[in-house]
Amino acid sequence: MAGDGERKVAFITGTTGQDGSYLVELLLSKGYVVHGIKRRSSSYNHPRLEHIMEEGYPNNQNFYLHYGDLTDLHALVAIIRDVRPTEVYNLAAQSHVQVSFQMPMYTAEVDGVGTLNLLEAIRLSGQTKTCRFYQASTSELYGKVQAIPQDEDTPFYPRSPYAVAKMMAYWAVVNYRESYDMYACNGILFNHESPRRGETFVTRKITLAVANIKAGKQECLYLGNMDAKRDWGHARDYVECMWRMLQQDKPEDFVVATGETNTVRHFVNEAFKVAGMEVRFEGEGVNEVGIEIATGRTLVRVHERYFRPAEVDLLIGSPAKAKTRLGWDPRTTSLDQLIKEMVEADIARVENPSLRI
Ligand code: NDP
Ligand code: GDR
Repeated sequence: MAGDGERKVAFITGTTGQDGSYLVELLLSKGYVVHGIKRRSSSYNHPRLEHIMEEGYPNNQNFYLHYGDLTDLHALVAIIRDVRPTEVYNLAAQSHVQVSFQMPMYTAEVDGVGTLNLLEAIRLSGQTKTCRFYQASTSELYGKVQAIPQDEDTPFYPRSPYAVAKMMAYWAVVNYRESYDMYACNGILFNHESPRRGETFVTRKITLAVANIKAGKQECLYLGNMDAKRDWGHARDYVECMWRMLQQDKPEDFVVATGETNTVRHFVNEAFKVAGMEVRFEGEGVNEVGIEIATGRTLVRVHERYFRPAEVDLLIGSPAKAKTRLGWDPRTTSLDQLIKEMVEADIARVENPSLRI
């Protein structure tokens, strides 16, 4: 481990998720000792970290995985006391908005109270002055949007149990900053995607379906609201911004977005194009279908199962503050490049299921 004078020790929750895996890569490359948590599971649950743990991955002797859970305060206290992190990144969450309508209590327990557990673990172990804290806040806080584009001053209007729980976490972070003079920041992140995105989020669901349809392993892609508009960036760019937020003189909250918005339908269209298939859309609402122009096959259908009780129709963030204050570039990867990268990765995985990406 690094010596006490120049200690750069990070503790990441949500290590096994999309962002966790990119952040571990970034921090190891910057010379950090990195501690993460994984949850106990009856089956193998950290495929996104496997390449990092392989022999020969640069600096992976500085990477440690502990068992832990945001709902287990005692385990968090034990890890924080032992590890004495200089930076904590709270990425763990029940992160699926639609699932949160079916599991509101659990979502509140993990995403709301769980964040408080982690802040308390830092406080109870006497580390509020030595440890910087990053919270994975979300554009879902804007919900029924009150301004376009959304920035750090736009009022919140959460529209799901997920967003309500994340709202608690957001204010807990502000409260610990103000009450204990702690260096604690909210990154209000808009949607960010990658080939490591979970398969039930809309972008990855689309790119995986495109790859399966191309390989003849799936006939049709079923979706919900294709009119929803999202501001999609690349996860690799977004973890860079998380790190930058913790390197400032003063803790502040930042919107992390690209400033562009597109419909789900646009994403579908572009993803099929990458795989050499052109689709045209016909009909409206649950009767809308996407038809392959060359063959007349129906490749996309709408199913009410994928609609939410309350929807966030439009998100577009202003990255102005993050650009000027953090010198951050939201678009090292364009949306077209992101879609291409995701579709190509899924085509490769469909051909070779043991491939690690
Ligand atoms: P993922 O769903 O890919 O990863 C979530 C992580 O949280 C996984 O490692 C998961 O573990 C872990 N986790 C879930 N429940 C618990 C728990 N009770 N205790 C400990 N760990 C738990 O999310 P992303 O990487 O996409 O997102 C990271 C964070 O950023 C999340 O908090 C999300 O809400 C937030 N966010 C994400 C955005 C995005 O577009 N990706 C945008 C804005 C905010 P396991 O692998 O065991 O399930
Ligand atoms: P979101 O992401 O809810 O924005 O939350 P998701 O990809 O799930 O949905 C985006 C939009 O697509 C519409 N949609 C569908 N969504 C899914 N999952 N499946 C479908 O079949 C489908 N059809 C249409 C949705 O209605 C929605 O409007 C993500 C998560 O990463 C959160 O953790 C994070 O906080 C926010 O982004 C910012």
